[in-house]
Amino acid sequence: MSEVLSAIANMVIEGNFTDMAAATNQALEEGLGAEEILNNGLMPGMDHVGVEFKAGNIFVPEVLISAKAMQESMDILRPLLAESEAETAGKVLLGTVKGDLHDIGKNLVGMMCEGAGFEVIDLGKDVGPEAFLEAIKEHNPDILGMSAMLTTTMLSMERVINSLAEVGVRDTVKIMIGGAPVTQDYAAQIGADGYAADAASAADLAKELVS
Ligand code: B1M
Repeated sequence: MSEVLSAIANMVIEGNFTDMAAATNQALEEGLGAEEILNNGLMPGMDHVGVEFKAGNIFVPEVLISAKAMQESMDILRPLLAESEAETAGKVLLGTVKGDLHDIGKNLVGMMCEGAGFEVIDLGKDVGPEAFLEAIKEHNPDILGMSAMLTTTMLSMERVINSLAEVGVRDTVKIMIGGAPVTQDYAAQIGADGYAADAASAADLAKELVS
């Protein structure tokens, strides 16, 4: 790996967001492509963060800072990746369900999926079935990811799945769900394709679902 790519990977791991834009620009000036910087700098860095997070060696604040470092670089790379139509691991459509304003966990899931090479379309929070449906029709994602943090709002996940089935698009997309009150049993009960307990597992699950 080139020196600047390992520096970028380490900046993600260390959460060094202040030097990230300069390192990214340096990599581009050295002739590295945006896709190469993503695949061989940011992704190995985020991969490491995911492993450490799952192992309980680092916690949410560290992951958030790593995600911020990655975002500094992605802000520069995103338009270049779009221009070059670089191949992504797939497209993830993400949102916190209707009535629910908790978005910190959902944002982390988005960052980890982006770090794993997915294009992430984030619909934000308080997203109703109609908005999910519209976005599926517009973006044709590989995966729909729904997050809920309240025992009351998690019920809305089933409503979304039913409304996708009603209009015949349920089988066009894999569905993964998560959030503190959500469980594997609940995912099975409502017909989701998978459940992940944390953001790093969500990125792993997303890879599994598209493979
Ligand atoms: Co709220 N809140 N909150 N809150 N809040 C909880 C969730 C609660 C457990 C607190 C408590 O009572 N102990 C409780 C829910 C009880 C329940 O239903 N069982 C609660 C409540 C009751 C409420 C209000 C109703 C309070 C009130 O107004 N009376 C209200 C509801 C508002 C609404 O949504 N309509 C409310 C409001 C808020 C704030 C707005 C103040 C704020 C949210 C700010 C924001 O998100 N922008 C807030 C917060 C911060 C919390 C706590 C303290 C922290 C949540 C969080 O961000 N955790 C929370 C208590 C707690 O968890 N200790 C609490 C950190 C985050 C990284 O973890 O979201 O679990 P988490 O995400 C994880 C995993 O769950 C998973 O990966 C993430 C990263 O590892 N994951 C997925 C999440 N989504 C996933 C999707 C996937 C896969 C994995 O696939 C797609």
